Amino acid sequence: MAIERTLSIIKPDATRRNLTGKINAKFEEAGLRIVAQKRIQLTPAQAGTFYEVHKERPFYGELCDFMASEPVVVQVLEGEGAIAKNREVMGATNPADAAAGTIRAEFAESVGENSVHGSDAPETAAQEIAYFFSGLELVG
Ligand code: YYY
Ligand code: MG
Repeated sequence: MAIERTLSIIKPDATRRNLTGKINAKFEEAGLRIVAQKRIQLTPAQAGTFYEVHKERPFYGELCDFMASEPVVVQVLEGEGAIAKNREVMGATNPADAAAGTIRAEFAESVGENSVHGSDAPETAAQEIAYFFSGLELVG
């Protein structure tokens, strides 16, 4: 398994509850390195572009409003098989289905407010990293 990079977002429900450090500890304990990180406030339009793949889904409007409701922490995680490893540490989309010990099992409030985003494949990881970070900001 190669060294990969993936895009992670700590979502507004988690930043609001001051959980950034606890979530970062989960990534680091799993061997993922945080090679870039910044706290930003998205506009609904910026959230909409990021989640464009879901634009026909019934939850799209609510998702965009939620992502723009308070600051988020966007970050790039690096490590062996980082894309799949991050998805494992995150747990299932619906926290009710998330395995014990995962971020969503421990911290997520609902399927909509589920604390973290993680890229799902190499192509989306590359696109999503480029959406938020320039090459100069990635310090491996
Ligand atoms: O990649 P992941 O975040 O686990 O789930 P996606 O299926 O890509 O959905 C993106 C995002 O949309 C999810 O994290 C919450 C929201 N969402 C929702 O509000 N209701 C659903 N039934 C499915 C997803
Ligand atoms: Mg997804």
